[in-house]
Amino acid sequence: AQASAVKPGHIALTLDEVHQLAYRVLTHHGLSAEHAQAIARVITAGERDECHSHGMYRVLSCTRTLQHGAVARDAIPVVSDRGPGVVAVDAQFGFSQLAFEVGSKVLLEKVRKTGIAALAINNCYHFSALWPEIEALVEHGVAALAMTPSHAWVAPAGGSRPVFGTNPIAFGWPRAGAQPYVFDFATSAVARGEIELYRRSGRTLPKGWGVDAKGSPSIDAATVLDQGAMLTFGGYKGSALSTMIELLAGPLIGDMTSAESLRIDDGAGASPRHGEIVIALDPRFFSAGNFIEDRQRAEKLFESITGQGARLPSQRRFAARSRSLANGYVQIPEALLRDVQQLLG
Ligand code: NDP
Ligand code: PYC
Repeated sequence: AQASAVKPGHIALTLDEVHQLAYRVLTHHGLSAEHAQAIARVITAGERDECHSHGMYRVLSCTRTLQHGAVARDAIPVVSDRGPGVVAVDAQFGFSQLAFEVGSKVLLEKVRKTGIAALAINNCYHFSALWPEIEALVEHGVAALAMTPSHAWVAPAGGSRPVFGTNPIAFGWPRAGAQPYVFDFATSAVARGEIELYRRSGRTLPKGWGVDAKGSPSIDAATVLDQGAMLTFGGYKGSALSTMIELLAGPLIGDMTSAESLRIDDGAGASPRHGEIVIALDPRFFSAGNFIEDRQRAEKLFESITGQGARLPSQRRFAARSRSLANGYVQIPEALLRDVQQLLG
């Protein structure tokens, strides 16, 4: 494939260089090698798939979280079996990645026996996109759903004061001979990280993303981030989905809501600290002996979407992945690279 030209104001880095830089910064700030490797892997995957709000940019917030001091730098997650279809992993106030890695193995063992199983991750610092986790499950032939709160930055539809986190929800469906169907989005109009990137590059926001302190629409990133509130996607529908995520990944699993997470942060600007719920479904338990036929009917559904020119979620991401792998490099904004490298200072 033809290598893409490097955009003005960007620097080309190989994926290995991205991984090494993230790893070096995180370990320089005291994170254990095992956690730093796990985080560097999701950050590198984010850059590879051109998911910039959760790629290299996150090295800045992870470092801020480490400097804050509350995160356990060498936490060893503790697994507890809560029933035939439920496993909980206490992240012991470390970052979420290692807890998912150990918990997902048990989740997969359980779902093979029960048809439906859930993983609750508790007491973790959480900053990442959910699609790497969904992909890791779906490649074992199960459908999966993941949800997590964040910090209370988002106003409910009809209100103007922040209550919800940006609360992402991700879903994946395995497909034979094709990339899986995966969506992963914030239940706010957009992830907070995206608005932060708008602020860094001095761009005004599209309408509908946020309001000012009086609840009036605002297209100024700093106003929305620091004074007003973000908005849910789809009005009251996003508001209800966000409430569901607060409940299922908060009180249901004995963990914090986004408001509680923001309260304990106490202005430090660290990554949110709360729980996550992941649900896996094994299609073979649900198909009444028609597994192959049911899978083919799912394929017809996808064809009826793409057949009229609409795209599937993750299609852009998978295309970016192919491009990055073919090019052998990704493109990082110079200013971001400078900020990240300064953390080694
Ligand atoms: P988007 O609004 O860009 O939505 C992303 C999802 O929608 C992707 O699956 C994307 O696929 C798909 N999509 C986008 N455009 C289209 C289209 N035209 N047709 C079909 N599908 C489309 O991203 P968000 O800002 O909402 O979220 C970005 C990331 O932020 C997510 O990965 C999320 O997990 C993460 N996040 C994490 C939080 C946390 O607390 N840990 C909090 C909030 C967000 P594609 O990638 O192919 O474009
Ligand atoms: O971008 O909204 C966001 C976010 C919150 C926590 C991690 N990412």
